[in-house]
Order: sequence, then C-alpha cells, then structure tokens
Amino acid sequence: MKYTHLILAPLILLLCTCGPASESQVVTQSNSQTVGQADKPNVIFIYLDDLGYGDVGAYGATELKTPNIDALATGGVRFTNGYASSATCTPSRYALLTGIYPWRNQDAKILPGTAPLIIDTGQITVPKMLKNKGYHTGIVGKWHLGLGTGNVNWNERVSPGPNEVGFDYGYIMAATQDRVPTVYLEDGYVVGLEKDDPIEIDYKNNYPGQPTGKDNPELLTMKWHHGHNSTIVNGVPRIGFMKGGEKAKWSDVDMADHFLAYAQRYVKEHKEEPFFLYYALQQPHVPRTPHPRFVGTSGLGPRGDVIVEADWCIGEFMTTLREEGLLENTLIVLTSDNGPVLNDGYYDNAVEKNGSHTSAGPLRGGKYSLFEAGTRVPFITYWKGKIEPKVSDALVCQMDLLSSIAALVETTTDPVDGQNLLSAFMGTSDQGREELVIEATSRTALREGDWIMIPPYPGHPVNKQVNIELGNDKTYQLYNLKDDLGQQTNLAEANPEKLAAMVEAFEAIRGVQTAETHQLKLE
Ligand code: NG6
Ligand code: CA
Repeated sequence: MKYTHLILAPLILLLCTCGPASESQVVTQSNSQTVGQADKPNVIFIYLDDLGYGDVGAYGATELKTPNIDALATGGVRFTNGYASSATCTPSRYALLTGIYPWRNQDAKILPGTAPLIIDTGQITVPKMLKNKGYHTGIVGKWHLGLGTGNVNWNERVSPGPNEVGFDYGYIMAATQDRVPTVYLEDGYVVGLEKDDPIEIDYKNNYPGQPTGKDNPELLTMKWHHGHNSTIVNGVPRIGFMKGGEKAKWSDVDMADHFLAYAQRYVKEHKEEPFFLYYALQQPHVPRTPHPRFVGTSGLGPRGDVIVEADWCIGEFMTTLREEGLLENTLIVLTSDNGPVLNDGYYDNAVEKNGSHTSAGPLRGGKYSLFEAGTRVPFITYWKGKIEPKVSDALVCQMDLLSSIAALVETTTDPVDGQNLLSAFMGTSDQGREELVIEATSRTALREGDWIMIPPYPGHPVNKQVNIELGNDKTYQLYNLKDDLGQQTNLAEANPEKLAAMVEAFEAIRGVQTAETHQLKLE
C-alpha cells in the first residue's frame, strides 16, 4: 500500500506537466543528455553524520581513502572555512533546514527517539521553499528532529514529521542508529510493521522480561562503553527501550545499501521534474556497522570502514546521477552535521585502530566541542559544468544554504539568520560571512574574520568519556585562526581591545549572557 504513491507520482506529474505552460521542460542535448529545467536546477544535500574535517582525502587525510568525496571536492568548491551550525546533530540539522541559529530554539538539543518535532510546521524550510517553487522534495536517511507532538503511537501514522515541514517524500530513521526505535519510517508509517506485533518505546523504563545491554552482556555482539545499555537490537545495545516490531527492525549492516537504494530510486523517479533530495547518511556515527564487504577495508577498524562504505555509497549515487543525465543540472552540497569522535559509547576499536589518522585534521577538539573541530567540517559544493573547481577560504555555514538556494531559484524567504552567500557557494566570490556564532551543547562562541572568541564556561575542559577537549575555560579565550589554526595560543590577555570588541559583538547577536558568564567577565 505505502508504495502506491510512488507508482502514481510519475503518472500524476506527467499529467500535470503536459500543458502548454511547460515549454522549458526537458532540455536534451545531442551528445550528453541533460534532464531538467534550466531555471530550476535540482538541489541535493549529501549529509554525513560525525565526519571530521580530517576524515577526507581532499582535506588532508592520508591514512583513509575517500576517492568519491575527493572527486566532488576537486571538481567543485572545497571550503576550508565551512561550518556546521552546531557541534551536535539535532541543532545542526535544525539550522540546515530552517536557516535559524539553533540556540534560538530551546528544543534544538540532542533528542531522544520519542521527542516531538522541533520545527514549527508554519516555519519556512529548505524543502518548503523549494516546494513553493514547484520542486518535488524528498529526504532519505537520518532525521533526528523529533516526530509527532508527544506520546507518539508508532503503530499509526506518525506526524507531524518530514512531510509536514516540506518534504513530499520521507524515508527516514527517526533519531540515530544508536537510539530506538530501530525501524524505518516511510511518509510517517513504520516500514514492515505487523499489526499483531505493535511497537512500544520508552526512554525511562524497560518492559518486563526484556533483556538489556546492562543486564545481559552475553547477548551482545558490540559492547557498550558509556550510555547505550538499554534494549538490544541485532546484538547491539541501544539508548532507550523498545518492545515489539520484530519484523520492522532494520538490519544495521544493510543500512548504507538501503538508504543508497532509496536515494537512487528517488532521483530516478523524480528526474523529470525539479527536485530537492536531502540524502542523510548515517556514517560514521555509532554504532559503526559496516556491511561485511567493507569490513577491514580501511585498516582503521569499523570507524574507517564505514567512512570507506559511505564514500562508496556517494560514488554509486553519483554514478546514478551521471547515468540519468542529471549532473549538469544539479547543485550538490556535501557536508557533515558535526565534527568527529572516536569513542562515542561503544568498544569498537575506533581508538585502538586509529593509528596516525587525525579525524580532526589540524583542528583542536571534536564533536561536542567549541574548538574548531566541533563545527568546522568538510564542506563541498559541486555542479558539473557550472561550478569551476577551486578552494575557497570564504566563511560559510550550513545555515546559509536556505537563503542562498532561495536566491538560486530566484525567490526570497522570511528573514532568517542565514545569509545569501550564493556566489561563494558557486565559487564566483570569496566573500563569505563577516561573523558566525557557533554552538556546542548549548554553549556559544563568536567567529569574526580570522578571530574566534570563546566566552568563559565553567564546565570541565575535557569530556573524559569521549576524550575530547570541549573548549571550556574559566577565562575568555581568543585565537587568531590564520596564525594559529590549532588554537594553541590564547591571545585574550595580550589583545584586550580585540577581546572587548568581540565580546560586544557577540553579546549584540546573542543577547544578554547568563549571569554566570557575565560574572566571570566582570572579574
Ligand atoms: C549522545 C550519545 C552519543 C550520540 C550522541 C548524539 C551517550 C552516552 N552518548 O548522548 O553516543 O548518540 O548523543 O550524536 O548516550 S549526534 O551526532 O546525533 O548528535
Ligand atoms: Ca552527528
């Protein structure tokens, strides 16, 4: 039943686009076939999960091979100052889709699988803006922006969700690969759910008699290091408790192939109309479960193997775009939701097998950090024949994509925090943002020109579980990233004027700071 609309969709489209108004429809050239409308290029986001600045060959990785991502980087604009909006997933994805700073939304924090949708259904989003311009819009992959309005019944249509914020089609995992429910949802319905085996989800209490990672280590194929000790699915202990839905549970090792197949099917089915696809891969987030054919391929253990797997998926996806004649009429943006982490809660040898690979490259910190590696990520724009290859130092953020793509399709949006940086994304200008507020687990800092100012935060400087420096310090930190990319020399004391100017600029954007931070400032 749930596939019916996919079969009907092309038919309906055909009926809708046959009228006299469709003169600009399909452009066919003699040698290379170009499908699509010249004034409405397709837009694709390829979004990775926890891929670090140093995890990509084109960004300097030598121990890890990523030929397909490298091909996009060397054939398009490779940004050296491209930022996720946050050092964790949910806030980054919120900003990516809405163009709004995540710290403006109290709910834009790492969400449990039972969290309600955090995007207002009245709010403009990238898919909604493009839908208004006549695009078909789809998401395949990780969602993690909440579903429903609270107390979701997973056995009925789950809404609001992707469909209600602008996606005509959604094939998603609700939260993360390490969180329940471990099922796919297609347009709000759990895929493969059987009526007599309903799903129940609880993030507080277990269901009587159900094994857990904590109590049943003998059932595990992957051991938990911190967190991740609740319901066991496919031998992997997860965050949260789940009961039922046996037939609907995903296969972890097949997830990459599965999302790839749906992404490929989406572009094939919608190639005759302008489309937007948000292809949100699950790698290299935990649990790292490469398909057996990728096990051992990187020499760096499962984390490296799933990056090799993701790179392969991207290559296959690009082949589909090429074969379908879509490359000349499609803007592709490839980036990651936050920086890298090795041990994020499972014993999976990510640390032990890492060797000399530096997932953060030359940057300090990692996922969860206010230091650069938390938010500065691989960021590539690619458009065959339209974007000239270059390396750009322009300061850009994922939050800017909404306004920039609006400009590309000749429309505007309500005012948002994101800026129209279309020329930077197209590589025709090196002019990026003047400033950017970055966020990491509800803390914020200001980047302005080559400088970054991190206000005092009282927390521990290192998250010992993940072994990442978070950027916390009792005093202000000020770094000149041009001279000191690795943030080794705090210039706050040596440069009081610059510090004062940046604190003022930061507070002007951010509003009044917490009493605690303010207190520290006055000391
Ligand atoms: C943390 C999880 C981590 C990961 C993260 C979300 C624990 C101890 N840690 O709470 O494993 O799931 O949330 O990652 O549970 S993100 O990339 O989706 O933001
Ligand atoms: Ca992430």
